[in-house]
Amino acid sequence: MGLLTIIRKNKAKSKEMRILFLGLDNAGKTTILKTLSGQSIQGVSPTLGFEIKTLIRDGYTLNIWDVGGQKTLRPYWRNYFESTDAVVWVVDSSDHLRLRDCGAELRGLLNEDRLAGATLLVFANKQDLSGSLSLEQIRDALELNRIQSHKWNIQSCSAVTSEGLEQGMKWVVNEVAGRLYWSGLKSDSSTSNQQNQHDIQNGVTVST
Ligand SMILES: Nc1nc2c(ncn2[C@@H]2O[C@H](COP(=O)(O)OP(=O)(O)OP(=O)(O)O)[C@@H](O)[C@H]2O)c(=O)[nH]1
Ligand SMILES: [Mg+2]
Repeated sequence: MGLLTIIRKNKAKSKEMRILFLGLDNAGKTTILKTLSGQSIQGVSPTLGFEIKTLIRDGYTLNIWDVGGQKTLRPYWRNYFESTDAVVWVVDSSDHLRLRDCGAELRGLLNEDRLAGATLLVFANKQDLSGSLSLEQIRDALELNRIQSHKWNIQSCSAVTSEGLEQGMKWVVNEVAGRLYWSGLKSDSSTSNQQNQHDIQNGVTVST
């Protein structure tokens, strides 16, 4: 039995996934996780370090690491990369000024060896704010169409209204489950990404 098979079998028993929430400070990572957990989003403050949240979705236990995004904290992100199954990159869609920084930080992450193979979901958050950039504008600014190294998807969302959050997480769980456990949920995004085409469906861009 190969090593990969043994790892997959052990993971299949626990049905756990390790998911890293990253993005610039103020993007809304903690607020998204609070909304997904059904907690109040009043008085959320910047994350100085990290917090771990556990969510159960579709029979899988999601161990989620919510890491602070302030500039001084970003060098420590690498401490959390090991064994990551998926990265959720959260973008403040109303933060026009820092979109370049946001793209540069994301590109840096995608070059990390220890994140090779991790699934990538981009949450285009704060869509409830007028003047927010659209999903397509974020996708183009972050040059997502050029990503060949990771299976990726972008989902527009709002942590305040909860719109788009569950859809995004469902895609992550399906992708990781399909890769680690051979048995993703039924989804039309479960096809191969070898052709690297992108379809826009219902506000979601899926690399197929
Ligand atoms: N209008 C609106 N505000 C949001 C949304 N998501 C987060 N916010 C607000 O944005 C601010 C920052 O949210 P956080 O969740 O602390 O951001 P973060 O990414 O965890 O920031 P760090 O912990 O510093 O990395 C807070 O004032 C939130 O209330 C959203 O979807 N819409
Ligand atoms: Mg936070």
